[in-house]
Amino acid sequence: MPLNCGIVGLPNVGKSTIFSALTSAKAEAANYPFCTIDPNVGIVAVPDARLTKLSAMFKPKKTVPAIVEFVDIAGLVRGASKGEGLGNQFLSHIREVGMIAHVVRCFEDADIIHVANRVDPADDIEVIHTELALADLDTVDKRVEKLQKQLKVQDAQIKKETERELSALAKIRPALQEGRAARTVSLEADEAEAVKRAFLITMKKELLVCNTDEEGMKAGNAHIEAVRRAASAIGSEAVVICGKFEAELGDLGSEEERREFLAELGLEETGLASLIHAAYRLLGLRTFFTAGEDECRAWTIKAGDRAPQAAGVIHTDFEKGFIKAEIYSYDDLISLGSEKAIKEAGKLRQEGKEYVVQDGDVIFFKFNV
Ligand SMILES: Nc1nc2c(ncn2[C@@H]2O[C@H](COP(=O)(O)OP(=O)(O)OP(=O)(O)O)[C@@H](O)[C@H]2O)c(=O)[nH]1
Ligand SMILES: [Mg+2]
Repeated sequence: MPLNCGIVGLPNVGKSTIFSALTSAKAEAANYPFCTIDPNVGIVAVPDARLTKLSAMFKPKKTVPAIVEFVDIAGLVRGASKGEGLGNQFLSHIREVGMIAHVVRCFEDADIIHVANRVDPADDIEVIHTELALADLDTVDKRVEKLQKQLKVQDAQIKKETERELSALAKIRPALQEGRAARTVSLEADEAEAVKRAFLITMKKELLVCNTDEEGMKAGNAHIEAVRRAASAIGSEAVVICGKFEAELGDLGSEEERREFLAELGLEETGLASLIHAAYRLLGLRTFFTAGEDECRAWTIKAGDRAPQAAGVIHTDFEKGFIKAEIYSYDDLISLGSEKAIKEAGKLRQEGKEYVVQDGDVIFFKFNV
């Protein structure tokens, strides 16, 4: 399962513009609130200079980056959870995603309509947070009702699970009523596990994305600062992107031209790259590689995953039949120059089931089928 990320925010803040820039898919972007009705799903390669280097070294037939899926979701307005605007249509689209990228308008432009007629990031963020919390409150109430009915008919084991979930929901409900996210509520480990079944939106991690202009990219502005404060208040981070600029960048032909264009703004990576990298940080994701003459490939795991779980990302049979992993680090490969030199230097390690895979490991799995 790749990381997938839902793009939410008020109408007309530039979600589809950023989505198109990210995916180069043609999501409709128009100066028209609610132009996105069906969710658009786009697959984006995770930019990773290490994979490029591995590929240059192994000259494989195929190079396959890790991917992130982005889902462009229609704008939410105040009252969405009560059916305003496109109402609850957004719910089904957002429930499925692993993470939320919340786009906030941080550019001034009198030609682009703001739903509240003024650019005020703190207030905009609050509107979205309230709507998401209210949508979850609705889910919680429906879920509690259903679970209570089930309690009467279930066997002991399922009953225990149901009780755990109910106890989690009881703790979460008051927070949602105050407009706070479910993730801010402290739960026992077994409650946290049980409540996953409720698919609450505000349980997901949320990255704030400032959509600003070129001036804001260079020098920052008060809007961006406001978003940063809001991000730190929810224990997250804010990424600064210029949607319009990124879209133009995507239209540029060569890598060279793109780099020059970025350098003019004093940037090393595109907004796309910084967004994806921030998402990896927020979710505690790590990358390992498989490298050979057939294929060089980047894979995504969670921090703390052990070798068999990493093998399972490639194929479930690899996890079931896991024997051991032969591992060296990307950094060693670069400093020593070849796999042969790695072996000679004794840097190729044999690791077993307990090994915690590190970011940048290059792995060859041995398994039974
Ligand atoms: N000036 C300026 N305009 C922008 C920027 N980003 C987007 N826009 C414009 O804002 C308008 C709305 O952009 P969209 O990307 O369609 O907005 P959206 O958030 O997807 O809107 P909905 O799908 O209706 O919720 C378009 O006319 C864009 O060209 C920006 O960084 N600066
Ligand atoms: Mg849109």
